[in-house]
Amino acid sequence: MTEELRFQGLPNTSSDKADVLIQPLCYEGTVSNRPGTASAPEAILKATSQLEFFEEDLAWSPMKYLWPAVLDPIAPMNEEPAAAFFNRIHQRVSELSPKALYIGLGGEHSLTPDQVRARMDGGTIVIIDAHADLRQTYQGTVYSHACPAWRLHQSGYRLLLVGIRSLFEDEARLIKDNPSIDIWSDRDLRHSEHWSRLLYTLDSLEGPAWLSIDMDGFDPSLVPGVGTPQPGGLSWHQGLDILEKLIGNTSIDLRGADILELIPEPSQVSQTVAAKLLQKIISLWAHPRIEDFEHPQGAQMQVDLT
Ligand SMILES: [Mn+2]
Repeated sequence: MTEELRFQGLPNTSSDKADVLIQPLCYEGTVSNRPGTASAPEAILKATSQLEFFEEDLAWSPMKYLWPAVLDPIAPMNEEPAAAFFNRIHQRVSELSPKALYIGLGGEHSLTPDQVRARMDGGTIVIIDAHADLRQTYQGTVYSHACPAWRLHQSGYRLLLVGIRSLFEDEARLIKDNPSIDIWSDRDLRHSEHWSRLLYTLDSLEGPAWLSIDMDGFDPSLVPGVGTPQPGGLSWHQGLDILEKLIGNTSIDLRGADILELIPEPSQVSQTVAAKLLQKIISLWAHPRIEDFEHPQGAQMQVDLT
């Protein structure tokens, strides 16, 4: 048994008492290029220990008020078929408190649909990604990292694909023919009118929503640690603007988020970007709820900061 994983080095509480549930998902079953994403959850959580508790944009320390629970990692068992493994994820995530903020740390992108289905029956999925991931099957399986958006589309969710810059011809056709798939290409987002329209769209969403971040949606000069890099991509500040508009939108009910497809690398820059995204998601989600917390009694209050 390896040592317990922690968020920002803070003590964990039990899953039924936690405000924030972090689920490590150590899976890279269908990697088609560079391996390593199964070790990302541990690397991202380790990188969180280098972050300040103070979140500079909203100017507060979320963990003074919140308790995290980093849940036991889920990994495939020996020779477990993909369908059985994904069913197990669905089952585990279904059992978690609907009130807490849920964030899955992958692992490859194929992990998204079963987490989503476990926490929302319908609604909008905002996916940051270089790729459309709308293949109906890839290398013989629908459980491929190239298929999650297709599986979500099939289950009736509305998709907002952001940062896309690599498409298969059939995917482009599918997007064109389906008004429930909304694409914001990386190139278009260079133009201010498209960018403003994306932010307006995120700000206008209502109802259940999920944020799925494939780390290759970002510029590979910011996040070199990905399996299938593509030139172009979102900047750090564009990423923050998207997070602020979506999670800051109090008309949505953020049912969960996931951060996927990271491959830890020696400079630690990639995992630090993912770690800070995790912190920003938590801060943005919790800040409007601060009135629910009468006193600062969170995990950070247990730590001697001197
Ligand atoms: Mn991708």
